[in-house]
Amino acid sequence: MTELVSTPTFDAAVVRAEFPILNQPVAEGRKPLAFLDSAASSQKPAVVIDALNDYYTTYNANIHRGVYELSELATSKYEEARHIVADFINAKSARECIFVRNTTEGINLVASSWGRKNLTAGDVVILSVMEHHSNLVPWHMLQQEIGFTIKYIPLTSDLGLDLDAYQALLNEQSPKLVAVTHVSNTIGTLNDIGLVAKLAHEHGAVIVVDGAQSVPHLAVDVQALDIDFLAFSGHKMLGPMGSGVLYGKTALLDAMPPYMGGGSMIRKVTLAGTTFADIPAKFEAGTPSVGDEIGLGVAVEYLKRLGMDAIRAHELEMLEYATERLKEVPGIRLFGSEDFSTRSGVISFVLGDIHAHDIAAILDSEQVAVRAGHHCNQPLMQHLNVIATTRASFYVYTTREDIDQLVQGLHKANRIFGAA
Ligand code: C6P
Repeated sequence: MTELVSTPTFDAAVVRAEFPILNQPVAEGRKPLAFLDSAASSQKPAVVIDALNDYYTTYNANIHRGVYELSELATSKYEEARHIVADFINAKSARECIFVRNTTEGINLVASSWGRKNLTAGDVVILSVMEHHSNLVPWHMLQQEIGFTIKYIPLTSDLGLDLDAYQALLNEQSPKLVAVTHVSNTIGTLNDIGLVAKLAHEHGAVIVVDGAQSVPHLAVDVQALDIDFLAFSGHKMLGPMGSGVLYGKTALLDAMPPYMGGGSMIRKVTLAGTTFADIPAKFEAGTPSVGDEIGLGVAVEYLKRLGMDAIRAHELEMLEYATERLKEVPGIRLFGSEDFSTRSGVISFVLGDIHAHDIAAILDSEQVAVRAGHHCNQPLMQHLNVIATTRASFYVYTTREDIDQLVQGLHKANRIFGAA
């Protein structure tokens, strides 16, 4: 097991105090909320809620259109948020960051635009068995349309990507595209995405990275990792619902056709046809979620203040503690590697033959919020040979007390189902 170094400056209890939803009065007879479902969507700190409130109460206006003060202020704050996000992932230029609603939209944009332009029936695309449906279904839909072949990187017994099999696929198939998740939302595997990208490039393939579960939790540097496309969701990283980013290298984005047509993405429209704006506007048709993207910028500044390395260390500490405590629960089976250097703050488990939804309902009765089901990972469930798992996921506000409450709830589930 990897030795973990916790950061003395990181105090989750202090961080937690900055999240209004986690500080509501606790009704008599109830416990404080143990929110262990941040992989689905994170809670929001007061600074982000205040930024949304400030936008709607003081400078709400459409952007890139008005010549009046409110619109100019909204435009400059929106573009400032783009710079903040670009700096956060170390993009070469803010133009490489397209604002989208979420990871799903980012990946669909790449599939629809880059995919339709570049893939033909004889081509091969490589995905992996641990992909979220958001990084499977857009490619399946395009495959139905174009007829290319999809190959899947299998998993090792430790639930990592089988890199030998990946290397063999690259050698044998000469794929045009590799699309892989950085971190699994269900088993928490942290993939060596720098290596995956390097190998893809050595074989002339473009790499798309699903960053939904990595960008919120660890420092991601698109230049150091040499990623071609990276999609992530603002709502999983303390930002508002409806905010998100697709990063793409300038040369790739410049060569791609627009994804949607409409206002804001044009250079000139005549009755004879349309020419398109440069990036990023080319991919931002219509009125964007102005306040939400501004809120995302504020969330990123907040994460930077906490420090991404400190956040990662804290989550690994929670993972280590949770792993130890969960092992005390009779009948539990945990999924995921015990080499925590290859893990993120996500832990999935099954408990005897109790259905995951029953476990989640019992945990809810103890004010513990977890996710239960297939987690939009049906192929991974098939690989694990389970119908569903229960999943606890950690973030900046997770404390040991949350995990203790989870463990107590699981003992209760065992008692109710007569398992222990
Ligand atoms: N996973 C979970 O509970 P959206 O919905 O577009 O913001 O994110 C989609 C997505 C893509 N990739 C990964 C790895 C993800 O984890 C998610 C969202 C949530 O695990 C909801 S299913």
